Parts: sequence; structure tokens; C-alpha cells
Amino acid sequence: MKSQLGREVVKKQMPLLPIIKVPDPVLRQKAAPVTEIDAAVRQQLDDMAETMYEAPGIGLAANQVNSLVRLVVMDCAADEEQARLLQMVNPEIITVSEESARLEEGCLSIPGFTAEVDRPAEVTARWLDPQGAQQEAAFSGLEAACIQHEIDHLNGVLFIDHLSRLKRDMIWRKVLKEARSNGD
Ligand code: GNR
Ligand code: NI
Repeated sequence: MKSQLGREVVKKQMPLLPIIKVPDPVLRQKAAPVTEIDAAVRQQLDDMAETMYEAPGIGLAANQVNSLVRLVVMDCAADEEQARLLQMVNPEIITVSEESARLEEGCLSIPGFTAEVDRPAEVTARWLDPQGAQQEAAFSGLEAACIQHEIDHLNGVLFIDHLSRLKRDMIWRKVLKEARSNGD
């Protein structure tokens, strides 16, 4: 869109679905497997993708939008030209590498905090796509960290749980302090 002055105008949209933040207990609950991939599930995956892109984030799990079903969306592409949206139903990690990698992680549900997290460097995952077809793929680099981070969410686990107790407590204290001052 161009403004009357000829400048590009980027319409700032609100995320479609509200993103749940810590310390909301839904982030600590385990999401249930999807038993039937119907139109409502496909709509939720599309709404989650839109919410993720608008946030912006590289992944989003259903718990983060207050829904306890095993749905994940992710797109770790560096720019729009390479966009690769994955919409996953019941994703599972099937193999992990012995080698681990340390990457800086953040979470849309813990805004304002990042930390380096050690995880297996490469994983293979299996899931159902929106049409119900089984998919399997290997992930490395940021994608490997992201899919592990998202499946953790479905199990009620947050990236801070992978840190030393000292670091986790430090972040948690600040998170609770901010939540209190925001009146929630
Ligand atoms: O946007 C996100 N960035 C990110 C960076 C490194 C590892 C994982 C992530 S996922 C995160 C979005 C989010 O909170 N997903 O649950
Ligand atoms: Ni997250």
C-alpha cells in the first residue's frame, strides 16, 4: 500500500489470536492429540500461522493461543522469498543427534527475555499435514531448535526449563515482577 506521500505504508495488524504469556497455567499443561483433521483444525492452523507472522515469530504452539491440542506452525525462513510454512498436527521427535548445539532462544509467551539453550543439534520429526498425510523430515540449525521448542510447549515445557536453576530463577523473578506491575 502507498500513502498519499508515496511512501510505503505497512499496515500494522494486531495478532489474529491473543498470545498467552507466563505465568498463565495453560502454558504448563499438556496438549491432547488431534483425533480428526477437519475444517476447524485447518482453520486453526491458518489462524495460528497468521498470528505467528504478525507477532512476528518463527514458531507457535497451540498452548500459546489458549488451545490444548497438538498443533504447531513454524517458518524459520530468513525472508519472505524463502518462506516455508510448516503446519503440523501431532508432531513428534523421532530421532535426535548425539551432538548438541547452543542457540539463542526467545519465546512469544516470555516477552523480553532470551537465553542460550543447549539441545540436540539435529532431529528428525514426524507429523500429519493439514490434509492428514504423514510427513517426516530432518531439521538442523534454527529449525531444529524451533521444532524442539514448539513440541516442548505441547508438553507444558518452556525454554527456561532447560537453563541452570540460577538463570531460570533470575528470569522467572523478573517475569513475575513484570506481570504484577502489568496488573495480571
Ligand atoms: O520466535 C521465536 N523464536 C525462536 C528462536 C529460537 C528458538 C525458538 C524460537 S520459537 C519463538 C516463537 C515461540 O515462542 N514459539 O513457541
Ligand atoms: Ni515459545
